[in-house]
Amino acid sequence: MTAKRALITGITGQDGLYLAELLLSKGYEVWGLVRGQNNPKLDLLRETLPEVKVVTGDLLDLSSLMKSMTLARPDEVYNLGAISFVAYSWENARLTTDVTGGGVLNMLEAVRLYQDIADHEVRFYQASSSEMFGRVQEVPQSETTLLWPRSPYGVAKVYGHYMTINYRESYGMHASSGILFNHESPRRGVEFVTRKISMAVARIATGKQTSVSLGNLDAKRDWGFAGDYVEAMYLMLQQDAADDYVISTGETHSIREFLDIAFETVGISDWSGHVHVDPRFFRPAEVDLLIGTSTKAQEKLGWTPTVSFPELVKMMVESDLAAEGGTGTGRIPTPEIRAGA
Ligand code: NDP
Ligand code: GDR
Repeated sequence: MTAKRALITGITGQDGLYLAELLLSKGYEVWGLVRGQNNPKLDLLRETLPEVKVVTGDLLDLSSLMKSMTLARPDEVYNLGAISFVAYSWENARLTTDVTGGGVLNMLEAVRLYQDIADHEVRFYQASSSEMFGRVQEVPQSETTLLWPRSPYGVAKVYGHYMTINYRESYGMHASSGILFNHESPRRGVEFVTRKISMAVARIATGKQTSVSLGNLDAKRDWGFAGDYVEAMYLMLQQDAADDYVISTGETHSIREFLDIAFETVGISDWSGHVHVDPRFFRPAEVDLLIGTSTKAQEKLGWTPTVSFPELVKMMVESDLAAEGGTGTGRIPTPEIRAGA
């Protein structure tokens, strides 16, 4: 039997790397769409996963997506590419709309046109987000909860989400949407709060800095481990019928709780002197209370999260501690995870 082929957009991001690793371990030929003429993250991808075949392109450029489809000839497309930093989306709302929203339409069109020309079914995964729930209408949030996004990023994701459903319903495409709640790892971008904290804690523990400035410490999130969540993406595309699934842990924790465990990991029990609240990091609007129920994914996909909240925080701090030359205790991240951090 010939190997299955997958094309991943956003392969240089946190999820792209984990997903590529997973698909390679299952014998897939993996192609990754990479943008820009000298993308610095390409070196990390080549170093970590040299087997991945790279094609240059941009979600804003439909012709580059058509070219990518023709070269990769994929059985499965995972559309993870996006401007994904919510805070940035207020600063550049138009660009976020075009990439995070319009990019989904471009990718769906490329898949649809390629399917017609090649006469070959392509399964499509869209990276939707719990940020679409925004002003929360019910707790916990499920696949049927009313969407009320509270950021330009959230609005763009709602557009991509409904466009994916529309392509499924209009053209019979195998197009699924994963409504994923926050998921983190040692590979998380440094602009996101969890990695900002884990890096700062590691640097404080090794004497390289004394404090970190954060925004709203009372914000809460349903945080899981990225390695678990890419498994759910893969499972969605293995189903006979395409559908939408919430992927979450069902627990919510505040930034303060994250700080408690992160500082505890390096033996600091009172972190108040190390954390400053800076209004610069507050957002024009916040989502209310994010807790997801992934009952449908558990029942239909057989998916469950395997990493608890305390394990996740410790994993991230210990990885950053190792990178800063300190020593960690407890769970040690795998060499692969460290390489990607
Ligand atoms: P990252 O921010 O780590 O990665 C985003 C990826 O998108 C990068 O590879 C980036 O490439 C790429 N990208 C940005 N702009 C373009 C463009 N114009 N054309 C092509 N590619 C582009 O995100 P994550 O890995 O954390 O998330 C993956 C997806 O899942 C995103 O769509 C995100 O919105 C969504 N999501 C994430 C969640 C999370 O908690 N992590 C939760 C729910 C949804 P480059 O290297 O060039 O910058
Ligand atoms: P989020 O993640 O917006 O949920 O989007 P982020 O880590 O940026 O923020 C989480 C919460 O932490 C609060 N916060 C801070 N956030 C940042 N980045 N920096 C700070 O200093 C800080 N202080 C407090 C924020 O106000 C917020 O409430 C992530 C992204 O991966 C999206 O792409 C994805 O769709 C959603 O998760 C689900």
